[in-house]
Amino acid sequence: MPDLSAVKAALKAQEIETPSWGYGNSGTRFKVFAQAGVPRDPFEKLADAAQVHAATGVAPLVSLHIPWDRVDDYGALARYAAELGVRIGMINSNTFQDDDFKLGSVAHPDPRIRRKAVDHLLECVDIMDATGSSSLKLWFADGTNYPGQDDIVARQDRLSEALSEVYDRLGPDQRMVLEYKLFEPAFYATDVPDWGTSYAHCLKLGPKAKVVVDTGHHAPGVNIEFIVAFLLREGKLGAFDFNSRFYADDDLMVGAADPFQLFRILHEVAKNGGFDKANGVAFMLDQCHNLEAKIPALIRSVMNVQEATAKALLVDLPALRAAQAAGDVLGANAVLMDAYNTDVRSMLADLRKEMGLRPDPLDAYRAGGYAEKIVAERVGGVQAGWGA
Ligand code: LRH
Ligand code: MN
Ligand code: MN
Repeated sequence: MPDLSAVKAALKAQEIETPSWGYGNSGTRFKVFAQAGVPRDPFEKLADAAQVHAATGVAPLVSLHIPWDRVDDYGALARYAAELGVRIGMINSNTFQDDDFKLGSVAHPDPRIRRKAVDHLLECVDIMDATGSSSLKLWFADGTNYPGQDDIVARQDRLSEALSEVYDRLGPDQRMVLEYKLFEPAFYATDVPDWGTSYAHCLKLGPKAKVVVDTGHHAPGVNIEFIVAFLLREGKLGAFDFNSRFYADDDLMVGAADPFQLFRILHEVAKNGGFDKANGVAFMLDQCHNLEAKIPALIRSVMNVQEATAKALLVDLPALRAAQAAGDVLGANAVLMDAYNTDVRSMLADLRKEMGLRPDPLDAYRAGGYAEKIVAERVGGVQAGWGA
């Protein structure tokens, strides 16, 4: 069995990033159910994220989404984060909520629209400079709804040109990560539909461009851990957007639909150096909490990632390799299943006590009375996030 103190040290060093938009109101295209006490501005989103970090001890980073989190003074936002004990994580661009982007953004046929899209991406790099963020996270809704609507190859050329311009603007300690998604909102052909397309663009761009794996962005049945293993082998895995899906891009709590898949993914991460800080893989949650209370949902999600990480770190790699080398199919599978079936909850409770935290993060949050405080204080404000 792996050395328990090394496992605990790795768990204490883990850094999970929560999304600013996970704290705001969200819903489906049918209805957004407003909750009391949700943040009214990016500062309040950071305050909520700080609660998740205070309760779990392993969620010190917050992803921003621009323009949802647009403020006058980004330096002040970063300083406020530091006061709260958190840091600004990735800067997510948004080229999908402007009327001009109806037919796409960076791959749009009109050069004027492409200029506008690239200017937004460059603005996001300025925000990275101001906040100290090291990663620009790109997801493009670009694509077509009907065969013949636009030229598939020409769209790739335009995308490539835009990415190059943004890549050239990155500072020495900055990087970009490119997310893929099979479909939605484009229903016929998405311009970055899969990891291969993202990988090909990133390879061409250079070492500061890496791939983002959003676990909700694949066709049903796709073996996501294979993609993760492949990208790690190539040094091209940049970030995760973790969430659960039952059907499409459901953005439910990670580990809720398929904790075994999460374990399999994190096993590949653990085995292939993905937790080494030097590899710079970001572990973000990309979730929306439409029905459930948002801060507790994010705490639960962080715990789910932590539990799956603990199990992945408990895999007896020498035993696994020995079984694999001997062609022992059942033995090798049993090594993995033994780790997955280990109940790590009491180990994690002990770990939290060692970190000066309460053993149960949800209890810790409830005991603090924060939920009641924000419901009382945040009245009459404009609600932030999706659809803002
Ligand atoms: C697209 C996506 C992408 C966006 C986020 C809000 O579906 O996963 O990461 O930035 O949702
Ligand atoms: Mn995503
Ligand atoms: Mn998504």
